Amino acid sequence: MEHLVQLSTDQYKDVAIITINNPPVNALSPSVVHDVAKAIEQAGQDSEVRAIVLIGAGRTFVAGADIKEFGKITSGKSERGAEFLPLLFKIEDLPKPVVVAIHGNAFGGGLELAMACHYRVAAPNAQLGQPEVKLGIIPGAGGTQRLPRLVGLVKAVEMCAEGKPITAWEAKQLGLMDRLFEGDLLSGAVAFAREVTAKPIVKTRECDDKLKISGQDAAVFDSAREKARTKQRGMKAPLAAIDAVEASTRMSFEEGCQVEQKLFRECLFSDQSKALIYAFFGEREVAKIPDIPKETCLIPVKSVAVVGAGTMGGGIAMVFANAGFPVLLKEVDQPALDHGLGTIQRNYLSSVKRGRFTQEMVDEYLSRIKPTLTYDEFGEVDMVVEAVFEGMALKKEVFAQLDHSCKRGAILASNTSTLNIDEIASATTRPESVIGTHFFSPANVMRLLEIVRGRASRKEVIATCMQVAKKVGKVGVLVGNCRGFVGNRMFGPYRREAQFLAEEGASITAIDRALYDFGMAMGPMATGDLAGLDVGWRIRKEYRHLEKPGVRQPFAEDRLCELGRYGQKTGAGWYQYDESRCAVPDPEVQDLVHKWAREAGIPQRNISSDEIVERSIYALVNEGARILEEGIAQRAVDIDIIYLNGYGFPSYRGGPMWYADTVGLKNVYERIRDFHHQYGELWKPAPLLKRLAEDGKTFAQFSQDQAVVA
Ligand code: T1G
Repeated sequence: MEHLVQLSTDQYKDVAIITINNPPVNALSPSVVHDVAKAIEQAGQDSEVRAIVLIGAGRTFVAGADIKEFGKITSGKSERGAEFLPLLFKIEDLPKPVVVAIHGNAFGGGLELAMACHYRVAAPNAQLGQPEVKLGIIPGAGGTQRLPRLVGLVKAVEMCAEGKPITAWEAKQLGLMDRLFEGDLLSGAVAFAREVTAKPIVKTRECDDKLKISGQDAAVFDSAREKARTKQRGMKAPLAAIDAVEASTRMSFEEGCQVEQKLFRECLFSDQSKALIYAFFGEREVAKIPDIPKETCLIPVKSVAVVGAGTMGGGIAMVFANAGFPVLLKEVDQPALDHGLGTIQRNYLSSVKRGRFTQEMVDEYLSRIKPTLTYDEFGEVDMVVEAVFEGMALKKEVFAQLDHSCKRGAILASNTSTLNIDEIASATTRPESVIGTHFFSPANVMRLLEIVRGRASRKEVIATCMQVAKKVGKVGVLVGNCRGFVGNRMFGPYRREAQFLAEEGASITAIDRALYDFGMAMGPMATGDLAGLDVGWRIRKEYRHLEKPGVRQPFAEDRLCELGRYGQKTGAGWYQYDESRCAVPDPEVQDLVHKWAREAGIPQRNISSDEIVERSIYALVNEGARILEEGIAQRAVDIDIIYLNGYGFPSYRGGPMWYADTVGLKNVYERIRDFHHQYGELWKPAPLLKRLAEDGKTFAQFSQDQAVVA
């Protein structure tokens, strides 16, 4: 095995080069830290060496501490990691200049390491950041104390509390970077190191002049806190990061580090950080599909076509165009095509206004979208995404046409959100090329892509879609074929329970408030209004014959639809909407629901917010358990990643299955059993949940056991 850290010298022997080599991202495991310390000591003692260059091998400098170590620390299996902070003091105290050379990322501990060095140089593509808050923690090795000394309080608070990286150019402007090298970074850094050997050493921790901004400190921190409370609602780490940076203005560097350390450990041991770290690895795990090897051949996808220029089709065309794909966009007639293109243009315009894209970028994206009314050019594209109205007959008609027009080997994907992908595939002579790609609305914004595996979908087709998802900036999650797949199948019981609660006497605003306070991006009633209540109404009408007699069904939403209240699009649903689509509680709806409930003989009572949350979230969990047992989701983490990226589930709770694991499956099961006794058939506990609860296990353990069996 290669050494994790290599020490060498340049050709004149006066500059030592320390190379960190811990692929793939040079994470600072305890062994790396230990070896860097050893190399620093050796280079420090070498009388020929006048300066030191610290650099990373491979694709990046250092992506931070090794995140895998955190679980070992919190479970008491390891106390390592304590060597990092002293190493930074050691580097800073060295009488020879240490120049860090950054390419790729200097994140977290990587940036902290860089800030302890005396000089920083970088390749222009480098990015620097303290992204710890995204893992529910804060910088833990002096980052909150050194960063404000280099970039000032305002920027330091922003970087530590929001976790967004900055470019090397921005770093240069802020004073965090000394020089940028367009050419070979190492030779540039060595030459630079030689240049600075005669200069006096400056220690970052002793630079205090940027720490004071004449009596305005409080305002900086207050407004950062306010922003964190709204933009990172419910998360503790951003507030802790702000407290830690604030400490830098009140005390010595060493005392500041102690405050940071205390806050860091509080965050590290919190449930929030465990959930966010789980989500970090989960997002990478979902890309791994047990029966599809990494080496699976990919189908080259250079161009795509989208059928249907409605809300979804237009959004999907934008997703591909933004990622550099030429897109053929097909509609049935000119007015529909013009309408679709008009919406796309308006969406781009608003992105320019909000500063997300420049006009030049938008012009380029638009030029990639080629409108058409025929299938004539479909023979040339590598992948088609069908996004026509959600009806089986129409979808089959489109797929028969695609079968006729597209070349063999092209991927034929359907953006269906509920329909049977095998039945759609049966309209073609090549079901092996057919797959579901379920985008979420608005498609150009939401990160989730459910990739639906049909009975015949080829492995190459699946692997290619997973890769295409990554290319267009989506998190692709592979799911099995069933009504609603994973996300919508679980969302059904969740929203049904919200209606039951309303019919039993909970106010509409109380239901939404309870789930919003739990951390959901929106309450279930407001979500229904946004998506359109008529969608579910139509589906329920179509499937009414499948409902078991005697099983309670909600009715309030159907009655609202009968009154023409479809949600935001008609200006009224559970709420009323003004011009700006702002939800206003509607007492009339509240009265109607009470009246209907009384007529149906449903006793009215006060319902606590705890009950609202339990009944809604456990409805997700119970259905999730069924999905897991049926193999519709590959692992519990796949369900969680779907809920975090497509349904506004709070990231700091890790997703519904992780959340249930943290509550304890025994507790969840007992509550669901109570609900079953109280509310009947629909609450029948999922057999898997019962089994795991009785065995004292978690969903995560179940998924691990399954992986071992496979
Ligand atoms: N530790 C361990 N593994 C890591 C890692 C890390 N810091 N970063 C990435 N990996 C793994 C990842 O799981 C994947 O593994 C592989 O590397 C490639 O990653 C003391 C407290 C750097 C922008 O939060 O943001 O420092 O799936 O697929 O798209 O104060 O990884 O291949 O087995 O994401 O090119 C702070 C987290 C840590 C940075 C690269 N640092 N990483 O993106 O590849 S806390 C972070 C990233 C800390 C100090 C503290 C990204 C990336 P596998 P990838 P990528």
